[in-house]
Amino acid sequence: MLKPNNYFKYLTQNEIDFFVGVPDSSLKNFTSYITDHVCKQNNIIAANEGACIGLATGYHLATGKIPLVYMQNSGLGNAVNPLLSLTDEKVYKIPMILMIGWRGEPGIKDEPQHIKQGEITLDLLKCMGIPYIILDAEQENAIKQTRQIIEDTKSTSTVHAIVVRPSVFEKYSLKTKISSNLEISREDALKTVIDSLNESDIIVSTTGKLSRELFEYRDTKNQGHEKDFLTVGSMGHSSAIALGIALQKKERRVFCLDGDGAMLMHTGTLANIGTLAPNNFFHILFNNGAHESVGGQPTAGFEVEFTEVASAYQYKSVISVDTQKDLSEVLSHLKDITGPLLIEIKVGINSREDLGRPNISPLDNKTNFVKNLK
Ligand SMILES: Cc1ncc(C[n+]2csc(CCOP(=O)(O)OP(=O)(O)O)c2C)c(N)n1
Repeated sequence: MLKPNNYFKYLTQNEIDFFVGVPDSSLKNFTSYITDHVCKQNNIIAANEGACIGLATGYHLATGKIPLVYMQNSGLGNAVNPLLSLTDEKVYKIPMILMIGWRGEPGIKDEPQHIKQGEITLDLLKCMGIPYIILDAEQENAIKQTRQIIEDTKSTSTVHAIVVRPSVFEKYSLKTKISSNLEISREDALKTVIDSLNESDIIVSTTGKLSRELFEYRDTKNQGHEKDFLTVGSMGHSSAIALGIALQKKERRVFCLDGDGAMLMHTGTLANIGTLAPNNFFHILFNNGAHESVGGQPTAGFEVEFTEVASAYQYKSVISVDTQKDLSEVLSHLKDITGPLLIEIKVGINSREDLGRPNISPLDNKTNFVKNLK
């Protein structure tokens, strides 16, 4: 396995010292090392992978140097447009190195949302004309491969990729902790929200651990899962899904349970929610200031004011709470409030190690959810 510090050292010795990305569990040992050892200006955790390509392009234009962009293969979809219409050699021909975490590699068991993307990751790169290597876990080979990729990227001035399997980097634990002394855990906040809802309410929950916690809580309470649409992939789009439902099912309250990383990823949807203004739309943001599900690397979640953003996007009501008491108080008034409403709950980072995963397939989830909607 590769030692994150050695690989990092090799890159920086070769003038790769600007990083931008969206965190990924396959890459977390390496990118956590970067987060701990590179200043925020030179390791930008971007809103989405398309923005990463933009940021890396700007860096290259300004310095002439080669940036490294890290992402999960899920995020390749977000990056396709700028990779084809900005950095491609038929357009501006911008060199950069993509480091792509490979979830869902064929033959290796993974979650349903990773299967298709995992199958086509290499073909997608080929189709886009992006040469790649699959990083070897043995240090000498990995350095040899990386040397070649850096040389080729520089000599051809085009995009190249390093595809990384989940087990390539040795364990490295992130030391940059999000400082907060928030009293509520997301799981407790989630339980409080669920317990306050009516029988007919609908939930669309975001990608990552929040949906897993929701799934487990329903099991614990011996409830079914038919009221919950678990957005297991498609990070950042649960608010759009919820909006699509809320506009058609005006008689049902729709709750989007969102994460700060996810909300930042596609914040533009808030403008549609605010201006279309369905009064049955309730947006609950669990803000832990981090991409907790993939290693806890920071988001800008605690540095921005989500409530002001939602107000500016024309939400009818916004409120931020950070105690159990205030959360319960707000939820007790929910029946008197019309949407669109944003409740931001500032929560700590303390999910359980033994958190399970949904044991029903996305297709079954959809079928039961649709039945319940009717
Ligand atoms: C497009 C895309 N990029 C990256 C990922 C990997 N990923 C899964 S969950 C997650 C973090 C989500 O962060 P947040 O919404 O703040 O929720 P938290 O993990 O903190 O609960 C990331 C980056 C993904 N699934 N899809």
